[in-house]
Amino acid sequence: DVSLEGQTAVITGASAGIGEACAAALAHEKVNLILCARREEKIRNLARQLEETYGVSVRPVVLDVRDRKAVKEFASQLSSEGLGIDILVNNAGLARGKDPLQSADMDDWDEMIDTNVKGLLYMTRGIAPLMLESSSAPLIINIGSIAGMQAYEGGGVYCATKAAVGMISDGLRIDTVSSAMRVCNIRPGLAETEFSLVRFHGDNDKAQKVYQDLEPLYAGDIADAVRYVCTRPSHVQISQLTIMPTRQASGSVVHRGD
Ligand code: NDP
Ligand code: 8X3
Repeated sequence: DVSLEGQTAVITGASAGIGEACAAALAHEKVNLILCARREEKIRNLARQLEETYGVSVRPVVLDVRDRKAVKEFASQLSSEGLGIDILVNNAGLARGKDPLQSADMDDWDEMIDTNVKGLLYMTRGIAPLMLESSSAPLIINIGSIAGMQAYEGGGVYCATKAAVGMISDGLRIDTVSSAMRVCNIRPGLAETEFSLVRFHGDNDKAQKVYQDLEPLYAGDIADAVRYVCTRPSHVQISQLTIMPTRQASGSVVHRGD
């Protein structure tokens, strides 16, 4: 593994699930962190805890990635501080609803597209130039999904946003090929986080059923992959990584029970 000590990473959606686990995994590697999310208390507490445990510097930043102006100001602020950024983990994202396309709530669509696609683009457009300027081994990790490879029932729009994450990752890799930038699209399968609780608007019974009778992935499993991608030497670019629970074979084929 290459040492990441002294590098700086920006992680979006660091207040829960995969983003929170990535923060802990990178702090363990002595990476200084800038943690973004909307829930201030969660990222403040996490920042304090990681600073105490790992002795790295962790800055919590309240940021809604859908807010184009706020993302631009955030990037300008980092730039004016002369802070170097080595790693960006575009993790903030969500699914809303699982109704058939012909009857789904259009507000749910807007939220998914605004967060998973436009928010990821705003962050990338804001931070990538700073990374190219300041880092000798810049790396952008986009958290896509197995859902971006194949549509499933009631998932059309969520799947489309994650397919977009794949294409945006490919496009960025092409556009930065003459630089040191590396771009990776990590595509997790079923991972037990707050994801389904958010998808079903707080309905805990529905959320739990998603992970029933099979052992899902945990946030730490994805953070482990993020750590792996980050610790490769600078000439190695992991472009895509698909990770599923053992009892999942594709976006829609899952074995439950023994
Ligand atoms: P969680 O719901 O546990 O975490 C989502 C995180 O995203 C939270 O920290 C939330 O923070 C943040 N977030 C949501 N909207 C915004 C926003 N507008 N601005 C800033 N932050 C935001 O879910 P996961 O950890 O599972 O999800 C992380 C990523 O992984 C998502 O992109 C998801 O699509 C993807 N994924 C998840 C899988 C799973 O099965 N769990 C599988 C494949 C991919 P806050 O609410 O505080 O803003
Ligand atoms: C999340 C995985 O299968 O619930 O991207 O859509 S799934």
